Amino acid sequence: MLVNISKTHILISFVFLLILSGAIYTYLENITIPFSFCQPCHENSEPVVDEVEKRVETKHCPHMGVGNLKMKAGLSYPQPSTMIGRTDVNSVTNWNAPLVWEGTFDPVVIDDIYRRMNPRVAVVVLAVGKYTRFLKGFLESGEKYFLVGLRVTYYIFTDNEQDVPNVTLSEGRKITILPVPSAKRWQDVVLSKMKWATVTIDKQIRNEADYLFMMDVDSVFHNRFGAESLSQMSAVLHRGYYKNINRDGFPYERRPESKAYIPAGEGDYYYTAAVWGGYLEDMYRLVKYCYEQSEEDAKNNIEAVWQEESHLNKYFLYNKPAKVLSPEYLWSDYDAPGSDIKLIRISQLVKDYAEVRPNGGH
Ligand code: UD2
Repeated sequence: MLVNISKTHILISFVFLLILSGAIYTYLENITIPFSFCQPCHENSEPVVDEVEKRVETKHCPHMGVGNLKMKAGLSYPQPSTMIGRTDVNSVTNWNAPLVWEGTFDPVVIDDIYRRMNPRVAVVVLAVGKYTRFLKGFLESGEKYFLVGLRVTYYIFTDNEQDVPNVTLSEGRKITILPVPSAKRWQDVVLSKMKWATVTIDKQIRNEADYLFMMDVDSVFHNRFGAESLSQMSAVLHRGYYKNINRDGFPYERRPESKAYIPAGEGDYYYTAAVWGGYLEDMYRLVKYCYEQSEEDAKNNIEAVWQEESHLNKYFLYNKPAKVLSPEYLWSDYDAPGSDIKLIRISQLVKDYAEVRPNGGH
């Protein structure tokens, strides 16, 4: 009798434990992850390349990777097709990364996936000298279109704190102002962006963000710039060169004396430095790389032809971005878009270079 009671107890306990673990599993599967825990994933990864032979080896972050693209059951959206899609443009690179255009993703699906992930996104912008005048348009339009529904902190580096406008931000979004010194040359401002970003990621941003975007302030958002732009490393095709069929026509740094040197006959695309983003730690390495490479150049009395943009292009040639964003992700009011640009998500403003820059000129 005693033996029988024990067996029954064991059986009941086993069934109970089975149900309990099932319930815990289901709960964990469905909760929204409030923070990403990506930093530890990168702790032991290699520092950025400074030699072209080396490659960046970043460990895959399990919280934001493909395995974590969870979508809620019952979401309503048109069935995706394997046969119908954009045919007027290429939507995949030759290293098999997505090349993102309007019509290559469904915002309903993307938003559900990323809002559940709930990442914290840092945006670094410089507004030095007269460039504070662009902050209002940038921030107000950003609140309408940039990663709506996600947590965003705009880190504004400025030498003129009192000129930072008071803009109403949505829930979960904020502005952090960081003082930087004024500069005499615009070239020094654009290069110092890399220095201030490196220092501030180390001191502060690392604890506050999962993704980081570097952006130029003299631009206005016009349409959705959503979570489809997020990846480990996303680079934007420069609107001026994306139709080039001869890579030797890209304005890469061609002087071997510069650290940004790319030899003739090499190159994939020409990327803009006005918008780029990715996982915080990957961005940290790249920002630091641009900073250190330009410092090396300075020691050798050379400045890359397009400053940080030249170093960025060298890096992306040998360390391919995980996503390439079409020029929809940075157009310019200087140019009329062709029929391949179905919508402009953000556009650089026309400006009087001579008037707005401390040392004038282009
Ligand atoms: C191009 C690139 C830019 C950068 C620059 C460097 C595009 C669309 N833009 O922009 O990313 O590579 O060339 O050669 O490809 N800034 C200030 N104060 C200044 C000067 C600059 O705050 O006095 C900041 C500001 O955030 C501005 C950014 O630096 O948006 C870039 O400077 P720019 O807009 O004068 O450079 P631009 O238009 O030639």
